[in-house]
Formats: sequence, structure tokens, C-alpha cells
Amino acid sequence: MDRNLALELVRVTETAALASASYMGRGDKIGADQAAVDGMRRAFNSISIRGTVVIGEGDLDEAPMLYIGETVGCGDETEIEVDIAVDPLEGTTLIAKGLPNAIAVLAIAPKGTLLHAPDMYMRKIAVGPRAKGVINIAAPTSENLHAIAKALDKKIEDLTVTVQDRPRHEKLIEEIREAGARIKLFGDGDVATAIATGFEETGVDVLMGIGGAPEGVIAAVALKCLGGDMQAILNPMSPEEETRCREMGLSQDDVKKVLTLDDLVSSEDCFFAATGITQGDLLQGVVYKGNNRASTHSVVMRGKTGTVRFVEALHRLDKNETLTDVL
Ligand code: VTB
Ligand code: MG
Ligand code: MG
Repeated sequence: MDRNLALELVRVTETAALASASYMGRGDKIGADQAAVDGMRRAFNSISIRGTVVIGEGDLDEAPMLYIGETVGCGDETEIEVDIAVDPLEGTTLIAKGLPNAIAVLAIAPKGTLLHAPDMYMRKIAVGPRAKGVINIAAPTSENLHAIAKALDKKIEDLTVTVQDRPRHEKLIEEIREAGARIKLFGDGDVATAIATGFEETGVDVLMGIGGAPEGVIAAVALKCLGGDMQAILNPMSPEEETRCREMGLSQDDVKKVLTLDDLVSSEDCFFAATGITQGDLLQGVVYKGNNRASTHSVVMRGKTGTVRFVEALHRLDKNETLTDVL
């Protein structure tokens, strides 16, 4: 894939972020999500790729745009075909309430190299580059935490684990406390927290717990680019979800097995882009500057070279055609 794609992809997440940011605090999750989807879909039109959405807003009958199987991009036959995973507004509750860490996010990789994760739960563990190779999701929590602490040359009391604040994590939280590590609970948005493990300055060392499977695959692309690590196990909770796994081409063994980072995304030739909507651990949110100007803060990464770029942009909301269409 062409390295110049990085900047093209940032335009896509920037547009989704700008389209939805005005919904902050309005309590309107659906409106905000719709705006982000519209913005992202429109921005994709101008990118020279031949992409198919493999992780998106749902099946064709549930989503009019960015549905699974939709083709996006304006690339011709000379372009290689890519899989696209999107979450135009990751953290609808966060934006509805004006809470931190809502992001617009996407990942792309060569066709057939992203796990086609169904919309269900997934158990995950994610860490940054220094703890690569020491995690084992099948092992007890304390064993993982000790191994990670050792790899990071930290005392276990200095290790910070982020966990989504949900009743389903009661036992996990207990185990982390018993092991002696620090915990940072978060309400929503485990893509943002997974990525945070890849940047020491966030103070977040590990993500553990059960969140969305689609979000798991998107986060895996970021960790692949960052040189971090992740493991996961799908967590179907009903016979219908089991059936859904079969329909997506996952065998009974696939559903039970430990998915490594390579199972989640099997190519190094991948890209990840995210733009902050509300202010977060890693990214600033959209800031309205007055006089029809707004700034965005994004990160874009390329797996092949491991380059991580932060992009700060100042937008003219009245001049940019893609934006004036969606705002
Ligand atoms: C998860 C998590 C997401 O929503 O999907 C979560 O991966 C849903 O969990 O980052 P609950 O069913 O417990 O609400 C997010 O937090 C936001 O999309
Ligand atoms: Mg979404
Ligand atoms: Mg989401």
C-alpha cells in the first residue's frame, strides 16, 4: 500500500470527528453517530483505494452506510484491494455526555488479513511494545501482571491496568487488586485505552477485560503498528451469537481459541488512523476556535515501517467542501 495513504486516512477520521463534535453533551448518541458515519463515508469517496468494509456499522439491512460488505474508495484496478474496519464514532455515550476519549477511528489492511469479527463481546489483553511477547490471556491475571511488570521493569504496585467499569469485570478487578496493581476504570472506549498502552506518557500499561470484538480488531491494528501486543478470545453469549460466528466464517475452534495479534491482523502492511472528538488520554478533542475555524488532533500509523505520526490540523469549516456538505 502506498505510504501516502496515511494522510488520506487522517482526512477521513478528521471529517468524521468534525461532523460529530458539535453533538458534544447534547445527549444525542444517535445523531452524533449518524453525523460521524455521514462524514466518514463522504470523505472515503475521494480516497484512491479499493476497499471493502469488513468491520462497520452492521449488515446492509441495519445500516445504510459503511455496512459490512460495502465497497468504498475511488481506486481503479491498479490499486490493491483492502479490508477496512471503521468505527466513525467510538464512544457514543462519551460524546453524548462530553466525557473524554471519544474518537473517530479506522484501520485498513490488505484484503483477507483482518479478522471478520462479529458484533459481540471479546475478552482482551493489550500492552505496549516493551511487554510484547509476555502476555498469555489463558493464564491467571496475576501471572500476566507479574510478567508485564517484569518486562517494564516496574514494581507491580506501579503497574496501571485499565478496565471498563462494568459488573462483568467484578472478578477481574478483584484479581488485579489482589495482585497489587493500580486500576484505572473507564466508562467507554476501549480502542482509545488499548492504544494508550502503546504510549508511556499516558501512564497506562495494560488493558484487560471484555469489550466489543469489532473494537478489538481495530485496536489490534494500532498495536501491530506500534509494536505492542494483544491477545483475545471471542465471547459469544447466546446460540444466535454462535451462529453469527459461523456465518462470518469462524469455526467452533476459532471461537474458542486464543487469538494472537497475528490472528487479529495478519499483515504488517496495515494502517491505523484516529482523530480525537472529545479530549482524551492521547489525543486532544475537536476545539472550536471561532471565526469558522476548528482544530483536530490525530494519530496515524503504518505497520510496514512502524512510523507513528501525530497530525494537528486547523480547519476552515466554511471552505472545505466535504465538511460544508456534512456540517
Ligand atoms: C464495548 C467497547 C467500546 O462500548 O463495545 C462497549 O469495546 C460496550 O460495552 O469501546 P457494554 O455493552 O458494556 O456497554 C464501547 O465502550 C464504546 O463503543
Ligand atoms: Mg460506532
Ligand atoms: Mg464502538
